[in-house]
Amino acid sequence: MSDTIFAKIVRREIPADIVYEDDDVLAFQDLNPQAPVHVLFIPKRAIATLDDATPADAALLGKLLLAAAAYARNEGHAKDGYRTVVNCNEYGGQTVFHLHVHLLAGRQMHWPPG
Ligand code: IU
Repeated sequence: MSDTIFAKIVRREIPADIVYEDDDVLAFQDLNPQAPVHVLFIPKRAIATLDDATPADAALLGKLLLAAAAYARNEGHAKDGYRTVVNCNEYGGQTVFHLHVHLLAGRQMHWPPG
């Protein structure tokens, strides 16, 4: 279950356009971007869904969000703003079961989301 296509990207078994990496986090361009900027931030240690995260994962979840915020800031998107999204399971629209934070920027977002 945890060995998704994202785990293969972490292991460099399939290519991805990687834009950020540290000991715990990998970030790469979404293959089907929904905004001018659409980057996925994933933990290298797979967690299937947000529902599977535990208090032991708190620091890792924080690192994902802070990495997304730093990327947005460094790329000049903080002032205009951006959106971060974590989809969970079917109703949340999750399709890849390796927890990830979407960073969407470069256009006006709308609410409520679809
Ligand atoms: P979701 O939150 O699980 O629905 O998001 C999965 C994202 O992963 C989605 O935006 C896809 O376009 C993206 N993606 C990708 O970038 N590369 C892939 O090989 C696959 C999905 I499969």
